[in-house]
This record gives sequence, C-alpha cells and structure tokens, in this order.
Amino acid sequence: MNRTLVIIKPDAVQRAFAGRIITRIEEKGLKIVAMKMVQLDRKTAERLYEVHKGKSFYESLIDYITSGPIVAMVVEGRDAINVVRKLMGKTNGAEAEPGTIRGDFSTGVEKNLVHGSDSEESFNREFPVLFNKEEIISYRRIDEEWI
Ligand code: IDP
Ligand code: MG
Repeated sequence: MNRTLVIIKPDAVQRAFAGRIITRIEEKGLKIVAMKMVQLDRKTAERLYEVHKGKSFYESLIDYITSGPIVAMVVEGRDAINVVRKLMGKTNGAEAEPGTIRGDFSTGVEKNLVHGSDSEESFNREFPVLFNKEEIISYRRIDEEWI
C-alpha cells in the first residue's frame, strides 16, 4: 500500500473532466483519503514545482497551475504511485496512449489535465504543500477485500 498526490489541474476543471478523472481512480480500486478544491497562489505553486525551477517551461507552468481552481487528492492503494502514473499516461498528451487520461483527453505537453507524484520521495515532499496530516481520513471501503 502506498499513497500518491493527485491534482486535477486547471484545464481539467475548466473542461469539466474532474468527475471523469475521479471516476477512473475510483474504478481502478484506489481509495481517495483526502480531497479539496483550491486555487494555488504563486508561492505554493513554486513549492509544488520546485524541482522544475530553472527549466524553460517553469514560469509558464506556474502561470498555468495558478490560473484556476484545482482539485487535490491523496490517493491510497496497492502500488498507488505507479498505478496512477499509468492511468495518467505520458506527460505529452499527444504521445500518451489511448485509454489513459492524458491519451484520451489531451494533446498538450503543458495542459495535460493531471498530476501524480512520481515516487515516494516526491509524494513526501509534495503532500505537505497541499495538505495537513489531519486532512487524511482513515476509513475502510466496503469493497476493499475484493480489490
Ligand atoms: P509529469 O507531470 O508527467 O510528471 P514533469 O516532467 O514532472 O511531468 O513536468 C511537470 C509538468 O510540467 C507537466 O505535467 C506539464 O504540465 C509541464 N511540462 C513538462 N514538460 C513540459 C514542456 O516541455 N513544456 C511545457 N510544459 C511542460
Ligand atoms: Mg512530475
């Protein structure tokens, strides 16, 4: 079991894909243990994306991620980090496989609908940018023993 940080990015909220992205996570058998809608200020966005500081797309990425509301989630399950990365598809929507979130709904390399932590270290760094520990809710889902 591990946890990952998932963000439904501003383009996905604007294009009304939030529900479909949540559904894909749920129907895969992953459990949402924290969730909220927020609009990031630049300082918070810069913390979230600090590993990209200095890259050519960094300023544009900060503009994009602060441009409208996002939905942030902590998602838990067996191998959740890798499973969510697979559900998302490649960074560039134009190259992402059909069947993935990005492959089905995006052709953008920047506006690619969704974020998922790429490792446990990334989750541990990203999670406190958006959540307090107290916001994670521990509960059993009725289908858990079947997943
Ligand atoms: P990831 O979201 O698939 O992990 P990263 O390489 O970590 O991809 O990049 C973080 C985010 O920065 C991407 O999801 C995308 O929004 C944006 N991004 C990545 N590469 C580019 C690029 O070459 N041009 C513009 N934006 C980019
Ligand atoms: Mg990344």
